[in-house]
Amino acid sequence: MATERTFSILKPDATKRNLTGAVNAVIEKAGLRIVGQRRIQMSRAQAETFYEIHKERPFFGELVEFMTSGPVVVQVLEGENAVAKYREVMGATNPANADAGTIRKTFSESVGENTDHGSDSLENAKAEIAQFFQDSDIVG
Ligand code: 3AN
Repeated sequence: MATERTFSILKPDATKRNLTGAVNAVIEKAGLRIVGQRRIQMSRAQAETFYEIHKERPFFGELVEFMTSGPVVVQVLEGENAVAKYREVMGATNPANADAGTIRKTFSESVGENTDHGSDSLENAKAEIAQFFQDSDIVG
């Protein structure tokens, strides 16, 4: 297995409920290292670009509204098999279907407000990291 980097967002429902530390504890306990981290207010343009793949989905407007409704924490996570590992740690998109012990099962209240984002492929991880981080802001 190779050391990889993946992109993570702790979403507004996490920042609003003061859960960023609790979520980070789960991430670190799973063996993923937080090598880049910044708290930002996402602009509408940034959210629309980020979720462009979902543009035609019925929940797109709601998703952009939510992601810009409060601060988020953007992160770069590093570790063995980091992309798949973080997807496992997050759990299913709908928290009702997520396994026990996952971030979404533990913290999320709905499929729309599901606490965190994690890249679904290495290729997307690279593109998503590049949207929010400069190389010099990632310290491994
Ligand atoms: P994941 O975040 O697990 O990769 P995606 O890529 O299918 O899931 O969806 C991206 C985001 O869109 C989700 N994290 C969630 O916030 C939102 N979303 C997905 N499905 C729904 C839905 N049925 N209703 C509302 N929001 C949704």
